Amino acid sequence: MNTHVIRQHEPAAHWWQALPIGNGRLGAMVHGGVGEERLSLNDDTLWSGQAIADDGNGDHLKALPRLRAAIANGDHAEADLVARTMHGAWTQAYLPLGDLHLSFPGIGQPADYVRELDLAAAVATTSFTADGVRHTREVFASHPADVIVMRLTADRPGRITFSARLGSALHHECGQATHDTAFLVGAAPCHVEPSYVASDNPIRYGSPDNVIGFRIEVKAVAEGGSVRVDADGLHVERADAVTLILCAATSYEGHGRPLNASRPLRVVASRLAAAARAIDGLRAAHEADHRALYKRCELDLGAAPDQPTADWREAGASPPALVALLFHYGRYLLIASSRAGTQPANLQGIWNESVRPPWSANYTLNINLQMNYWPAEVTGLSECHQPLFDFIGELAETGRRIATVNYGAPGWVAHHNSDLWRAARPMQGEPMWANWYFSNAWLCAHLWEHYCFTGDLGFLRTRAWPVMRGAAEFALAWLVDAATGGRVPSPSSSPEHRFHPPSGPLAAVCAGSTIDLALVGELLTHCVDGAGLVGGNEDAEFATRCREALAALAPLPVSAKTGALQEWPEDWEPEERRHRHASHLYALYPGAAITWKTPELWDAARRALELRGDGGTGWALAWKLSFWARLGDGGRALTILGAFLKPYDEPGYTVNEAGGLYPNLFCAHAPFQIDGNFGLTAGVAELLLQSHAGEIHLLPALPAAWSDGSVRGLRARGGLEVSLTWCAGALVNATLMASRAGEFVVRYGNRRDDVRLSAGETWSWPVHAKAELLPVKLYATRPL
Ligand code: FUC
Repeated sequence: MNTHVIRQHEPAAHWWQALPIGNGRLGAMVHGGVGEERLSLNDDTLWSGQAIADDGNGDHLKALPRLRAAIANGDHAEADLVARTMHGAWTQAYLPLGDLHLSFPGIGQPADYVRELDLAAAVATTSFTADGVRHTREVFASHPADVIVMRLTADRPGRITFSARLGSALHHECGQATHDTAFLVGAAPCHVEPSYVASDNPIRYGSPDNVIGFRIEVKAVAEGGSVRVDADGLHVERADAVTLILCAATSYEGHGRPLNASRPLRVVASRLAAAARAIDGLRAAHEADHRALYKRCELDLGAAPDQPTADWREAGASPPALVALLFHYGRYLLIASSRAGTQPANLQGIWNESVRPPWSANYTLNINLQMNYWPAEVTGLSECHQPLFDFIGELAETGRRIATVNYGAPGWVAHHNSDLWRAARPMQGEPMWANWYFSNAWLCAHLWEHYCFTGDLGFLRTRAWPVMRGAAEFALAWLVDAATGGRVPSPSSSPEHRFHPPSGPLAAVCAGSTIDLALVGELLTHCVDGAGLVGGNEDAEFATRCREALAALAPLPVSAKTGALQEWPEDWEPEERRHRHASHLYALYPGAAITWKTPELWDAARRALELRGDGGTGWALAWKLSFWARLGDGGRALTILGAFLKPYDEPGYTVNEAGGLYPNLFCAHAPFQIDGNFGLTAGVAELLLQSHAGEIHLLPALPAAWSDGSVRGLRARGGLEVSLTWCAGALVNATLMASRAGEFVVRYGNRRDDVRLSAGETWSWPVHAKAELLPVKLYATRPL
């Protein structure tokens, strides 16, 4: 099995069988049809709704003292009632752009059909033989040219005849742009209700002036034969080969800027013209651009020899090969859905065919958006992390207004959902998801991690620090004295989960949920460290405030009854013991406050994870994979992986507990949610390399079943590039290359090596092994 190729032997009958391509902004799902081909198209800026400033809601400020008082009095029923009065409008939805339909009249029955996605080249290819002619159709989404290209060839001249038509599920019109180019223009709805809200009128259109407009153009460049355009689209007859170039754009120009109705035509026309001029070099430029990122990291788990006819379902006998394929796929998907200057990857990356997608395909901030970026730094895709940083900076702007108006608090706040418009308000619905106030802290961890991996002080000073400080100012203002001792954030909740209070109904809102304590503690710690790096007297004073608050913070609570880390400050019975969110384990992963250096919490975290069980789907499983990796238990991680890898055989757009993988290897939550794909890549990396506890830990949780293998190009905090080879479960070679100077403690098993490297220097084990036991040092977070 080739672990860089997804291969199928029949066309996609459904969207979730099609193969995804993307350039960060434009995406397509390639169905691989023979007589009828379909490319489902997306543009990452096409959302419902309007760019109306969210001025916040002053009534929430009036309710806040009542909410805090109810919590302090232990009146959870009252607290939830008050919390329900502190909600705002839903987020808007990420929308499908349209479809490119190709019809090949009279084409015969195909033989030797194969369609595949080459992850290394980022090209989807369909090929088959019909009427004695071998047809090949290659599709790619070029980042440098910002277009989607389809190249149709045949092994006999004059045998390519088809019509191409654009369509869209949104309001639209089609027409002829030039002698060889067709267009479609459309407008987004002004409002789309979330899929889980019952509504007679869920998709609403308004004045086209206030909503996002879009344009798609497709141009045919034929070699031999003829091309004409009419109201039905493009018509190509008897060509030897054809290149279709497709571009799309919307009127969205960026956060806080007015929509620009003239933008789609201008952008599309200029990019199509430029691509047509460079037509011969499009493929090479695309591949070079993609490979520069993709080739940085590669995993080999001792896969079976290449079997060109096998698709991934036949990999049952060789799960390690499937794990390697999925590891590579997660990296591929991040490159395809998140490039500098684009929107961050949403719940479906950039791929969505539904006008009312599950959970609005929005940015869900209580695990999902963050998980999308877990593989970014550790697998060498730091640049692909950039859209998240832009998003956080913009969210902090809207969030500052909400903090001031809704809560009278300094800094900025965000809740559990957001969208293109950077909504920071609490949504409608249940307090268990809406009344959660610390996505700001979780998002800020990504800024700090980027600094730890890259050592980019300029980034820390100018982009990260103001946003981190704003989130910390909000956190400091949110702390109250807890009944159980110490200072805790209030109001607080544990995302999407409720508890049984000693009396009364199930409740969600409390003071000092464990995740909030962990997030606030982590953010304040990073601010103390960050202030020392960015300098400034005022920052030093702020760091003192953070330090004092940290010293007063309540400890993470451990149950006297079970020995497990509690989810809430008191040992309340959870609503669901096996709930999919394991938020109370944040400090184990992606946080790092719980490690083997904190043995009591370490044991308590393990106990809590045992109580949660090994079940779940999609992102919940991927999270458990990383938890077990952090606990050093590769065997348990493999059990989790087993559940993740099963085919999802009864796909449908309903939530169930089936989980698994769609035929195109998209992760089934279900339905499709891309976070699981990204979380898997991150979790596999975490089994092989960890760098969070002041050490570079090689093979910290290698599953016994992966006895032989190698990984090249993982990244560690402190700026190391790490490659490892192991045989019979034991490390045989490690190479660490320093991108910047630093002192490192390298650990493998129970041996440690103290390593001092200058920028660009490489250290190899066992060649330079010094079998000494040395005290633990911090990884280098600043240049020597
Ligand atoms: C949270 C999760 C759901 C789903 C949704 C997008 O609400 O609890 O399982 O992932 O986000």
